Parts: sequence; structure tokens; C-alpha cells
Amino acid sequence: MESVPDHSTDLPKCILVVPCYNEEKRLPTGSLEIFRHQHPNVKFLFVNDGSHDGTQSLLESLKNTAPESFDVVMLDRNRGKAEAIRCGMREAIARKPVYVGFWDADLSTPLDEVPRFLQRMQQDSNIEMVIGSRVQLLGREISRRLTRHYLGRIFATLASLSLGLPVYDTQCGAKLFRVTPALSEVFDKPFASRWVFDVELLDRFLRLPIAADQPPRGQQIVEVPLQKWTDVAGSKLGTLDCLQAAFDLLRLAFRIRARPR
Ligand SMILES: Nc1nc2c(ncn2[C@@H]2O[C@H](COP(=O)(O)OP(=O)(O)O)[C@@H](O)[C@H]2O)c(=O)[nH]1
Ligand SMILES: [Mg+2]
Repeated sequence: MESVPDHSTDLPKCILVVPCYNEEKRLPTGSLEIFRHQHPNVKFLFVNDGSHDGTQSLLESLKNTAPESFDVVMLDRNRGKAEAIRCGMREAIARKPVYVGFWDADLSTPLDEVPRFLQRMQQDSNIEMVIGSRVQLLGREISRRLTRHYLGRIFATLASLSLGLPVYDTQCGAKLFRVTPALSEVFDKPFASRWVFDVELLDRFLRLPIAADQPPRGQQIVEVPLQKWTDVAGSKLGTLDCLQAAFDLLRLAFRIRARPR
């Protein structure tokens, strides 16, 4: 008789926050269903950010099929991705898993990357943050529109210079964190920017105090080049948002530079 693989203990306990705003047509529920069967230790906490399409009922029905894997937090009105993630991460951290993270609802970063991220974290106890990086290399499938790619590269380079950190891709919507007492501080206060919060988040993480036996914060972050990333249609980032993001990044860069060293 064919044996059924037992995945119940294959990965450590992890909660992934998925920010959702009008995602009725973009949330790949089939992939989520398959993944939760394969990896029951990974839970999903969807944050419905004041959607006005059928997102809430879609999330409720997901939750009803597997309440042990799927949960929903609802925000009264649309507060933007940064605040939705912040609310979700606070709730996720309070549930005390070993790892927490956030993941874009359109699964541009496929869920296959979750075990890779977790394994990377488990290999080295000094690592506290693993972030996805969209690097086009031979043998990898990173499909981004050319304009988004080049604008993204300019943005990422400026973000890296502002932070003083050789990070390649600050903006990928797939990030994982080890749950530590210090991590809560990163999500304590609202982010100043709706679109540049990933950079703010890195800045906050880099400034967390370290214990005597810990490496500097910059060395606790690992970027994992993604095997696959797909530009899913229906992006909510318009031209005005790109301009706003550029402006917010400049403001953040000045704030960082103005700080006493
Ligand atoms: N909560 C919340 N999440 C959002 C909002 N806009 C985007 N997102 C999330 O951010 C992800 C990426 O946004 P998307 O519109 O696909 O932008 P792109 O991938 O950068 O083109 C989505 O899959 C959502 O998870 C928003 O207004 N509120
Ligand atoms: Mg997208």
C-alpha cells in the first residue's frame, strides 16, 4: 500500500500574515489549500484591509474549511499595506510561534519559497530575518515588467545607500522573522509611509539593541534569491504611488542621515 507522507512536523511553527485589499480575484486559494495540507505547521493570518469586494466572504470560507490553518483579522477601513501588515504582525507575534512573516496575497512569490526561507533560518541561529530577493539569474524565473524592474533597481539602490546596508531588494513582499522579544519593537509604532515601510522596517531592525554574543544587526539578515517570482496582473501600485514612494524614500533618507551617529 502506498504510504501517505507525514508533514506534520516537517517545518517549525510559523505564522504568515497576508495583507488583503480587494483580493477576491487575485488570492490563489487552491495553492493555499495544497500548501496547508503539506505544511500544517505554517498558519496564515489574513488581514482584510477594508475590502469592498467579496474578499471577506472568500477569507471566511477559507477559514471555515481549515480553521487550524487559516485565520482572518478584519480592519474597519482601508489603512494601506503597511498598517495592515503591522496589525497582522502584532497579532501573529502575540500568538508566540517560532517564526512570523508576511507574504503578498497574489503569491507573486510562490509558497514553495516558504520552506526554503525557514530552512535558511534554521541553519543558523544568528539569522533573525530572511527576505526574498528578485535577482534574475540563469535558471531562475523572475518575470517583471521592464519599467518596474528598472524603477525598482533605482529605488532599491537608493534604499540601500540610505540604510548603509548592501541589500539588493528591499521591496519584495516575502519576508520572514525569528520571533524574539526585540522583534515587537519593529512593529510597535505605525510606519510613516504606505509604500516605503519595508525600508523603514529594515531601518528599525538595524537599530535594535544587540546582546554581547550577537553579531551586528546587519549580519542577522539574509537575502534569499527567489527561484521564481511572477508579476501578477492587477497591481495596485499606480504612477502616483510610485511618485509618492520616491518622495517618501527621500524623506526617510534625510531622517536617517540627520540622526546623530
Ligand atoms: N492590506 C493591503 N494590502 C495591500 C494593499 N495594496 C497592496 N497590498 C498587498 O500588497 C501585495 C502587492 O501589491 P500589488 O498591488 O500586487 O503590487 P505589486 O506586486 O508591487 O505590483 C498584494 O498582493 C497585497 O497583499 C492595500 O491597500 N492594503
Ligand atoms: Mg503583485
